[in-house]
Amino acid sequence: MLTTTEGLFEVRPLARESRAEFLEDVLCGLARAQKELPCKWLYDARGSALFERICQLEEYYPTRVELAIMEHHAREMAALLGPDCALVEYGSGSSLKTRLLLQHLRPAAYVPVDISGPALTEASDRLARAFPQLPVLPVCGDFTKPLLLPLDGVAAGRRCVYFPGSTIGNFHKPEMVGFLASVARQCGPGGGLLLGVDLRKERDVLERAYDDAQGVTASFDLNVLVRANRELGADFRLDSFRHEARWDERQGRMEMHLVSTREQTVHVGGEAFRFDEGESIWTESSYKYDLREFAVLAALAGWRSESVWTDHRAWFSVQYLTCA
Ligand code: SAH
Ligand code: AVI
Repeated sequence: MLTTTEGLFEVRPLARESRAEFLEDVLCGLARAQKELPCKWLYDARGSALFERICQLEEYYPTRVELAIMEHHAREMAALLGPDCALVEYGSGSSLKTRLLLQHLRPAAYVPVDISGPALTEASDRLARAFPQLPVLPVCGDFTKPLLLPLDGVAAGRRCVYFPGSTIGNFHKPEMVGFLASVARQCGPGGGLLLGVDLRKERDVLERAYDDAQGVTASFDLNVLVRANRELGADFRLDSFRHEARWDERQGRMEMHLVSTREQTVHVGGEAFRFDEGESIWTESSYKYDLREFAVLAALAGWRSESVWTDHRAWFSVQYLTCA
């Protein structure tokens, strides 16, 4: 952990490796029959700021509903996690929901993990100021890869993972089971997992949530092209792509696509990629679960469902699981 004059933390940026990986993902993703980009590249400083604006939108129910569940049940959740745990949060973003937990929980350390360096630094600074007794140990990294967590010298009880926001829904199902299994190995027997999981609901509620009237989600989606132009010297014309949100009933997932509005060729890293009019780049999937299906998948990964809290419409769930 480094101390700077401007803030409490300086999170080492992923910089060079990250640019090479971004380039590789863009080159491979655009070469596919269905062009696609991993959704993690949506989050740079601007992407994180746009995501925070999405969270304030009337149409985007997940944040509002999850926060309400946390407000009602944070005390009970904290009791289940137990004092002195080492609390690791994946995709911590603004750490806003974490504050509700920390009002009732005194962990031995809090490790927020996020790929978006600026958002992570700002949130860690704010949290450390609000909870001065709490060791805050931020890690800027990709949670889909093996990460070294700074917990070696920390005298903690068991390890618990907090993964709110239904970011778990951004994994395809086999990858989700693989990810949960790796979290189980990291926590070990007796470890705890507090997870936000979005649930299936009517199509029009979902489509509005992922295609808001103000176009904030569209800007968030298009940000990956802004980023490719700036960081990789690509020549995407932003006015030649439009955001589209699609619900796939059979798969139970919302998809974000950037649709080419005309026939065009885009250049990146010395390669040319042709787009037909109407052809899309698939930029994100957001799976919506039914509670039984989710419990079965979590069990495959070694997690036993202990408690599930939902709102009165059963739109969203927060779940506490233990490592079997
Ligand atoms: N937990 C917050 C933010 C959710 S948005 C909430 O509930 O509101 C998803 C967060 O995960 C973003 O902050 C994004 O930067 C981060 N993220 C997305 N993919 C990631 C990855 N592969 N590794 C680490 N962080 C990632
Ligand atoms: C972070 N993740 C769970 C959000 C979601 O709902 O899938 C990201 C997002 N995409 C569009 N709006 C918000």
